[in-house]
Amino acid sequence: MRNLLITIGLIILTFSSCTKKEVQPPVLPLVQPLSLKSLSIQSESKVVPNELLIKYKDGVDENRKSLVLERISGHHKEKIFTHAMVKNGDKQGLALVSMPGNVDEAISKIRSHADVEYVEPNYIYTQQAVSNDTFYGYQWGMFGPSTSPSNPNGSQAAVAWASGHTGSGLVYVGIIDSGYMYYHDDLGGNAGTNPGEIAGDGIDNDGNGYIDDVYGWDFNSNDNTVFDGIEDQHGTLVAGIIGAVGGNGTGIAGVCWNVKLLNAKFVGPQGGTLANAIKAIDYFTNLKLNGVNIVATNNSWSGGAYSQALRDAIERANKANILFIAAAGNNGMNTEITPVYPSCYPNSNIISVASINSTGALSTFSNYAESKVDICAPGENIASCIPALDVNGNIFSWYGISSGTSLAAPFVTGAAALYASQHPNARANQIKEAILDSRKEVHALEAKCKAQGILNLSEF
Ligand SMILES: [Ca+2]
Ligand SMILES: [Ca+2]
Ligand SMILES: [Ca+2]
Repeated sequence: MRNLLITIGLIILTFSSCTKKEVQPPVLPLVQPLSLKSLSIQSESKVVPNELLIKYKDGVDENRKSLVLERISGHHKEKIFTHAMVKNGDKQGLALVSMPGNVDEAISKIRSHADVEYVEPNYIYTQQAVSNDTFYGYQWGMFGPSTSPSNPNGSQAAVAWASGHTGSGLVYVGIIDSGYMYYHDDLGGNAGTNPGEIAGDGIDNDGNGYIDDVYGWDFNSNDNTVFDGIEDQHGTLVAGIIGAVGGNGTGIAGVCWNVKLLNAKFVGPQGGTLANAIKAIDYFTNLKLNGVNIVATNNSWSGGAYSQALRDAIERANKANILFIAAAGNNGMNTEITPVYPSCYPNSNIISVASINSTGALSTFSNYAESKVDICAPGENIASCIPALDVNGNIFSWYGISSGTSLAAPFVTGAAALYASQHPNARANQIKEAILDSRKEVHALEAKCKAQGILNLSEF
């Protein structure tokens, strides 16, 4: 069976070289994509039972903390005090607390305590892809009117490629998601490694608190294997849209053909927690402060209610000049009325991304809001990389078609990387401005997003 699939799959694809009229849409293997049934729409806030995150005020000592905990019969489970927090002047970090009983009741008992700055549930975040088995023959999202007249609403990434703009191995992007298959046939060439870390020596060479974090770190399991099998499908889809190797005659091309991908895995099969989201965001902030050129993180996940702790982590990334590109979410609702996080935080480094289909219309699943969504990008029937499992239980490189704002956000992340590769000194706000300034107006998106604008890379 595997051989049959691979034989069908090995239709050799060729990318033409970077001259303007020769860019051809790549064609995917003509098979049904694997079902992406583990990826589902989420709407309400979920929380980890019996856990809280507490931010104590500066100067509160352990004795006073235990008086706070007594009120809820809680105990400190973990102190979250990342290098990024330390470098940002934070004195306390965050306390992850275990306690019996109801989360909301516990919060109400201590939220007004004089020693507590804030207390929040340990929210659970989920990925924002939805299953879709409709086969679609090629990567419409990468093209546009001048390279593929039948796809006028694609991102026009192919125009940038045709100008010779295909990215740079000096630009790093952080994937905050599940893990991703860094050795996928179409991703291996762009799999970044932490430049300060030596693999497999059991030593934290760069002193960032994580031993042998070569391809990134798995915050969900607290280990250095970011790829743990087909559970890491979602991050692999995201990685492929940002940076599948282009021009290699295989599979698909990402928005950025040359880029260095790094991974902070915090979403497992059960979702990912607020505590781990903060650690994942801070992981990249700290790498940036250590000199790794992280331009943007991709955040195709959402959930929870407003969290000051998460907003603070995103702001630490902002101060370190990292864009935070966030999926608008798949609830099909107006986020001016019901905000969805993290895409609706006001941090200036956030780019919030909704999904359109190939007609330029907002996807029915996509959240929207004129004041909350910065840009729309292709998010329906998007071809990308996935890990697949053969009958003998072996993982192999494969491709699937899926939909969701999870797939739209990485188009914009790829765009940020592409712009940064052409403008190596651009700051995060300049990259954001360039992406927003080049939006193409589509009237069908009136009141759905700012400037009725879709991603347009024709000038990148
Ligand atoms: Ca390390
Ligand atoms: Ca090491
Ligand atoms: Ca792992």
